[in-house]
Amino acid sequence: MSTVGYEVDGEVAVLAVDYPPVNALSAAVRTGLGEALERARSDSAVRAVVILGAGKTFIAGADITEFGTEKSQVKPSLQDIQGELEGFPKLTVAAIHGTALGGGLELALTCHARVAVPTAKVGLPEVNLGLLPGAGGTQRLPRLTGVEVGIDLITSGKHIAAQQALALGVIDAIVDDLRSGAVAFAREALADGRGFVPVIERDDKVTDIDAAVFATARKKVGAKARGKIAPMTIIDCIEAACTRSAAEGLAYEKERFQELFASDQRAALMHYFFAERQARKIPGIPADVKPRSIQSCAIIGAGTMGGGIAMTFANAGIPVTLLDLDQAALDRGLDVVRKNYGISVSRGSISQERMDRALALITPTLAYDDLAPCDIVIEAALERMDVKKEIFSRLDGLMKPGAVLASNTSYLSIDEIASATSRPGDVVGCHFFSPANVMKLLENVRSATTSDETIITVMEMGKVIGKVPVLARNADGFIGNRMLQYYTGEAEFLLEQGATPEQIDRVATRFGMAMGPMSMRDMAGMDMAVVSRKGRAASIPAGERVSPIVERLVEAGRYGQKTAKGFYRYEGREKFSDPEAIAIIESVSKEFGITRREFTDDEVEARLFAPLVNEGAKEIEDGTAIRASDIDVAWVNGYGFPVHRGGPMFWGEQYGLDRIYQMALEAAERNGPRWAPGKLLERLAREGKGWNAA
Ligand code: 3H9
Repeated sequence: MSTVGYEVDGEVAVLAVDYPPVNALSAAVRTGLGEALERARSDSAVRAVVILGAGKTFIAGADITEFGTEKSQVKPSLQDIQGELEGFPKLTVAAIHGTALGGGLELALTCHARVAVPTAKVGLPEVNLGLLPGAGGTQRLPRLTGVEVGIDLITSGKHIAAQQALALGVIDAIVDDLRSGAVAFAREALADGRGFVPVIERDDKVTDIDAAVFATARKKVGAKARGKIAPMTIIDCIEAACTRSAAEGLAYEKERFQELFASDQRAALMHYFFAERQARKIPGIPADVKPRSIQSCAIIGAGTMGGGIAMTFANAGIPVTLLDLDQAALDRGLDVVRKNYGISVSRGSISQERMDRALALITPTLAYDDLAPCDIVIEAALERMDVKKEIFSRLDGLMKPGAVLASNTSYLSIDEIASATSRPGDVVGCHFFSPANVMKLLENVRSATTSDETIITVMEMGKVIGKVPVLARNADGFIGNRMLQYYTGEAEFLLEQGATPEQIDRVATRFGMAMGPMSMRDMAGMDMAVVSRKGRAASIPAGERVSPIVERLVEAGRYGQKTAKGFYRYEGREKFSDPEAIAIIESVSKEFGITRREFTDDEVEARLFAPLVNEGAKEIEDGTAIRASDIDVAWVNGYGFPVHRGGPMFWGEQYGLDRIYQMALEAAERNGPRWAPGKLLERLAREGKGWNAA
């Protein structure tokens, strides 16, 4: 069966691309389009062609599952089809619903006109795959939107709604009904004899552009890129659209696309794209298990976490009942929520109207009974097992049958919490990350007794509320925090051995981390770290070293930013190296007889990240994580790990699992047995295999 349907409606041929799930431009679709266009060309009754997508969307872009395979070389290429469309002797109209993305939008930009239904979105998101729009997107889009908007859209990859696309000139009209509206548009254009100039020939918005526009864009985009190369390459291409002929600009774009295609960043970002989708698939759950509907949410605790979680649900249009124990705490919590929304409004990221709508969805209460009818309750109270058990036992007697009972705990046992109820199948961990209204990760945690239905429900819910869900099995610290202690721990050992806070932070941010580990400690407050380390002391086996640097800094009153000194000294928001902190670190080295030495940046980088990979491998081994790529998704979305490195496990595989294994042996020698490599890493290192052989 052809992947492109062909029907004639009077003088208009309607070509429907039908290639689920997203009508990507696979070899089969390109072949189908080539044939259908040929048919329309030779059909004398046809005077116009409408191209649309069957199913729920227009064309979502090139078929990325075929990248690098023989199929990607099958003719006609996307560019062949575009050439055909641009010079087509009959009127061509792209009719967009769902999303027109990447190559899909690029194809539409070579039609004579574009129409869309009001709910449609368009965008060039190639940057998220480490690529640039390589089928003329960098040359054609700015010709419609102007250079500055074009740079913004293509370097961010954002999708814009039909109304905005119309205002920017990306589409020509909005139609209510996709097919009949597009056909009517084509008929009217024919009747009026309306001519359309091919986008590539419209030069007015790319002529005489001041070079300063590109200098400013490079500065602005570069500051956000954290080492990503695609956004900067995109600016080069858009500049070429303004300084070269159309043919030269297209050739230049093609060359730069190939350069990006060959890059490690492209491989990492594409790995991440599939990893995020894979993370939603939970092996072993029968296909007939369906999620429960989550139409309302209760939250216990109006503190920072509770408030952030409430905002997340309200932003998704889900009503929230927010409970705290006393009025003052509730008022404080709501004030923070209001303030956070206010900041977003003043920054222009949301409208006042949207803020009012969201706030109206949050109902504060002091009465537990008000929670009873909610579809899910998320407990975000004190991190103490006795407190949690008491709350869950109360919820057990209170919540309607079928409600999901979730805890936002970041490390306590979900098994034990579930044991306080008579319905352990409904109990699950929903671990949000701070600030919960911003951070994308939702680490769902299953206990030994969580039902399949509950698991599927919270995974689906994650997507609905705009989070990236990952499923962990119950274990101390789950997926992310369990690994974090090895990253921060190794950073402190490096300090003892001679690295400085500045060097470690510089290397981490050079790598692409949002923030270095020392600055992170200073920001979070070292007194907090000391409390949590005391709480966890019992789980650290004898013979295991934990550096006392953080405790020594706290003893010296250096709590971090809140006391204006920690690993650094602070003046307002500016930080400075501080000889006093260095002296404390050196005194620890001396106390433990550690000879200090210089480290190269590359050494520091490997030492910081290798322990993550080792612990991640142990998580796969003991089932805490389902697969290596889930760990990558968790670290990218919860811990600021650079997405263009693919995640720690992807990075580890590129670095060499044999080298990671060797480093783990050495770390165990220095730090104690918990740092030793597990059996899985040992096997993969010995066999020279990657995570897919885990
Ligand atoms: C490009 O176009 C290059 C050109 O500039 C130049 C060429 C020369 N191909 O996300 P979902 C699969 S680069 C193949 O869960 P949603 C996806 O893996 C491309 N498969 O659904 C998943 O499979 P599975 C530029 C694709 O409704 C299934 O579709 N375009 C592609 O939440 C459902 O996906 C992009 O970067 C693809 N292009 O969101 C668009 N896209 O079920 C990337 C998706 O087996 N895609 N799949 O796990 C998206 O942003 C979202 O998938 C979309 C749908 C918004 C379309």
